Amino acid sequence: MDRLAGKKLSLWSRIKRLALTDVRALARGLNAQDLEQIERLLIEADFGVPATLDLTEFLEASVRQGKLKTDEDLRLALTARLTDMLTGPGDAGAIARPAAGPSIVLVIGVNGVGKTTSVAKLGRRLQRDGKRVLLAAADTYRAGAIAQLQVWAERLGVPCVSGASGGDPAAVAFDAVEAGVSRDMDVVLIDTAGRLHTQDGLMAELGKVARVIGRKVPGAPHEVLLVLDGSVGQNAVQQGKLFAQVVKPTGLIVTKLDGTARGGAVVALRRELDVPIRFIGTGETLDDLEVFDAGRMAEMLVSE
Ligand SMILES: Nc1nc2c(ncn2[C@@H]2O[C@H](COP(=O)(O)OP(=O)(O)O)[C@@H](O)[C@H]2O)c(=O)[nH]1
Ligand SMILES: [Mg+2]
Repeated sequence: MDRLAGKKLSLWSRIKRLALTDVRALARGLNAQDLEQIERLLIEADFGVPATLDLTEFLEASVRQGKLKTDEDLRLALTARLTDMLTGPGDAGAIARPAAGPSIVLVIGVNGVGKTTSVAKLGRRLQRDGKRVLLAAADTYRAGAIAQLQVWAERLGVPCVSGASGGDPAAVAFDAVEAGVSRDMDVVLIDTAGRLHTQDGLMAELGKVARVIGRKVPGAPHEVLLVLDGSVGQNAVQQGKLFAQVVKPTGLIVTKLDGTARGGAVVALRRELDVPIRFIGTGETLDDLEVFDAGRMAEMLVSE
């Protein structure tokens, strides 16, 4: 996450500049106008309405209780509150393991958010941990998608199960799970399509892929990782809600946080989707995937 540090995530400097140019604002207590300005900043930074209201109500109450006397008090209070809001249940970096056989991980999300890249990055990470990884190219829809994953697999030196372009993605997923079991893999990472002729078609297809996997290995998929682009703000929240109606995600991968000044989207996503954030994407190379750390993200959002 250090990579993000220099970027324009600094909500704090903007809060200070716009709302609290001098600490006298705190001494007299934040007034309605200060709070409105903070509210506007949070909305602009893509925190979304629920998280914004939560934060401003928290600040208002803290000031009323006399807990905030200096801007440093304010910064620390905001950081603590954001950490709470971002913290999810479970160990963000741990991929769920069944009692026997490989972990089956389904990676879903709309076109262009970074699914295929995230599959490769996750493969790299697991490989580093000594895991035997198999990739599955179940995006049979987009021209070039299979080749893209195959290139990553070659680079990683891991097997990749694929089918014919335009073929049935559920069949590819089925074959991959079977290969994962018979080849004694630790993890099978299944890449999927993010766009079909219609949204209903995409959702129906994902549902089918999940069902087929579950028939092959009871309890699978063990993880459903929903990839969302952290730079598109409220659109990501909407996408997340749509996908969650079809296959309940076990975690989020929020990508492209390296290029955005609107990192508040991570807070909106955590708050509005109620799915833990597991990993973040911070660039285009294989190593640009980090295990999500709520405390560090909060500090980043409120750093100088
Ligand atoms: N800057 C940045 N680019 C990313 C990140 N993740 C993916 N990308 C880029 O986003 C584009 C789409 O990625 P891809 O994995 O093909 O998306 P998919 O359609 O969801 O499979 C590619 O150019 C990736 O290099 C990230 O964390 N940061
Ligand atoms: Mg893809």
